[in-house]
Amino acid sequence: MTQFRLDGKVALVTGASHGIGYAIASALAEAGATIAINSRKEDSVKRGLEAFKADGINVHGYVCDVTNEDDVNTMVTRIEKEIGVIDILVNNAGIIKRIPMHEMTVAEFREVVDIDLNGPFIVSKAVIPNMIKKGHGKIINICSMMSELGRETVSAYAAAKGGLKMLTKNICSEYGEHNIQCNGIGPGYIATPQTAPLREKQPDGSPHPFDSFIISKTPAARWGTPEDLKGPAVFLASEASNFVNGHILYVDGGILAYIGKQP
Ligand code: NAP
Ligand code: GCO
Repeated sequence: MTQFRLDGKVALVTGASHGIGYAIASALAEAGATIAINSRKEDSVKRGLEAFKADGINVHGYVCDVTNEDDVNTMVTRIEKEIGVIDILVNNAGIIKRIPMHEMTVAEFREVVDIDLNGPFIVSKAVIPNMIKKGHGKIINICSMMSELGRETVSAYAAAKGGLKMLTKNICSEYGEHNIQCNGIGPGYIATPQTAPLREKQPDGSPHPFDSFIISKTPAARWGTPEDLKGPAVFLASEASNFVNGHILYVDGGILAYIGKQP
C-alpha cells in the first residue's frame, strides 16, 4: 500500500543520534523520507551520522539545542535550504532526572520541562508556518507512560510528558484545518541508554528490581526495543493516518491496560 510510503517527504527527528529517535529516523528513511537529525553536541551528531551510514542510510545532521529558539530557527532554515521544507517533525529529544521531588532543585525541574515540553513547542512553532504554506504536515510528539501515570522520583518528567500530551491535542485542534496532523507516540519501557540504570544487573548478578517490576507490569512480559516503535512512527508520519489527529498511540506491550501479575 503506497499510503505508508514517505517518498519525497522531508523528516526532522530531534535527538536521533541513538535510541528511540535513531530507530524512528531509520524507519522513516526506509519508507522513503529524507532525514534530518539534531543533537546538542557535535560528537553526538557525528557518531549518529556514522551509525546511520553504517546502516546504509544517508542522513543530514545538525548541532542544535531544542530549547534554544535561535538555534532551532537557524537549523530549520538550513534544513529548508539544504533539503527542503519539513513535512514530518518527530519531537523525540528528551531527558529524565530521577530524584525525589522534595530533593529536586528548581533548576533541575526546570531543565527537564525546558527540554521535554518547551523544546517540542519551540521546534513545532518553527516548522508549522511552512507546513501551512505547503498544505500538509505531520507532527509526532514522543510522549510516555508518564503522560498518564506517575511514579516516585520522576515528577518533572511526568509533568513535562503530561503537558506534551496536551500540547499534542492542542496543535491538533489549532492546525487540523491546515491538514496538519499532530499525534503522540507513548512508548512503554524501552531498552535504551535512558533506561539503562533501571536494568543494571545487581552485584550478585540478579536482575535489577525495577527490571523484574516492569516485566510483571507488562502483559508482553518484556522490555520494548526501539524497533518496536518503527511501524507506529511510519503509520503516524504517512498518509495512512491523515484522519488520525490528537491521538496518543501507546506502544507499551499492554502496560496501561494491565493491573499487574497477581502475586
Ligand atoms: P536517550 O537515549 O537519552 O536519547 C535522548 C536524545 O535526546 C539524545 O540523543 C540526546 O542527545 C537528545 N537530547 C537531549 N536533550 C536535547 C536537547 N536539549 N536538544 C537536542 N537534543 C537533545 O533517550 P531515549 O530512550 O532514546 O528516548 C527518546 C525519547 O523517548 C525521549 O523523549 C524520552 O523521554 C522518550 N521515552 C523514552 C522511553 C524509554 O523507555 N526509553 C519511554 C517513553 C518515552 P544529546 O544529549 O547529545 O543532545
Ligand atoms: C522511568 C522511565 C520511564 C521511561 C518512559 C516510560 O524512570 O520511569 O525512565 O519514564 O523512560 O518514559 O514510558
